[in-house]
Amino acid sequence: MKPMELNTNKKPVWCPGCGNYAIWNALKGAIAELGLNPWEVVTVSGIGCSGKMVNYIKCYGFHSLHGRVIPVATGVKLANKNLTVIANGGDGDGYGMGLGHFIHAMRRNVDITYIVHNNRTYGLTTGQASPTTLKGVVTKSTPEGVIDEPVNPIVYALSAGATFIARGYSGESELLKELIKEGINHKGFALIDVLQPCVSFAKEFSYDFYDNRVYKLDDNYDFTSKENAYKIAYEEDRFALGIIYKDISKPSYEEQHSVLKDKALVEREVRVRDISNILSAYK
Ligand SMILES: Cc1ncc(C[n+]2csc(CCOP(=O)(O)OP(=O)(O)O)c2C)c(N)n1
Ligand code: SF4
Repeated sequence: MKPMELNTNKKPVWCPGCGNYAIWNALKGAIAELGLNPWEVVTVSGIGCSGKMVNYIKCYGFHSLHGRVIPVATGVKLANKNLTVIANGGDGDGYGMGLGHFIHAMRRNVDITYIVHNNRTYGLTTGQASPTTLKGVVTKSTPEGVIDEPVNPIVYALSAGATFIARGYSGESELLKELIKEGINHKGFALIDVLQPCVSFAKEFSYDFYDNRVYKLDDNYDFTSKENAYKIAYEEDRFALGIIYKDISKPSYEEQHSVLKDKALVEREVRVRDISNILSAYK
């Protein structure tokens, strides 16, 4: 299958130059190169410009609620662990409203790939500050500049026990495709935080801003070391791209769960039980 065959009949309505196009291309490329069948892949999204992704990929898709990408993606995976589940969300969606879900998904290590379109703004609602907007930045919702400390997703992921953490960039689509492939192949929760310029409403975080600050982790980088990963996560004014941390020793949630480990839930026999006795007690 060629990546183009994963296009739907919907044309993306993202602004020209939006970093979401590169994520779209990288994701289609990853699915195609891994030889996955579209009917075995489910993309799940929340609300936001990032959320539109499910409409443009010809796989199963679920456009869920703002901040609720992970619970829905988890539900899909637990119902049918044979599916490849790819969640897409914005930084507002995942690191704001959905932050609790994000942390708990990493504790559990459910086998889903989570791509965060991190544009450091609320894109769809035209440029309010998000949890990753850096301090001091003037936005529509922070006319005097952001005074909150930004969320550091890599640090949060490390401390929550994530087993795969990568950072990609819309200006490096080939690398991003490889990271998505690695994330899908990882047996457990895979976070891919993507530096995604919003060219309309987050002009501070432009391609120029990132081009001057990103660098690729080299082949000698040891991503099994948490110490290395924390050092990278705390770097200021430069952003490492690549796999920052990976641990293949931990089993996934499904592998440990007594009901799920043998068979997918959808493959199990449905037992019909008469609960009229119980219900009658509440009459
Ligand atoms: C519960 C709820 N609160 C607020 C909104 C309004 N809303 C829709 S999109 C959005 C911002 C999305 O920002 P982000 O998740 O960063 O995604 P982006 O649009 O930047 O890709 C907001 C606040 C909503 N749809 N639902
Ligand atoms: S508003 Fe920003 S994130 Fe949304 S489509 Fe336009 S450039 Fe992309």
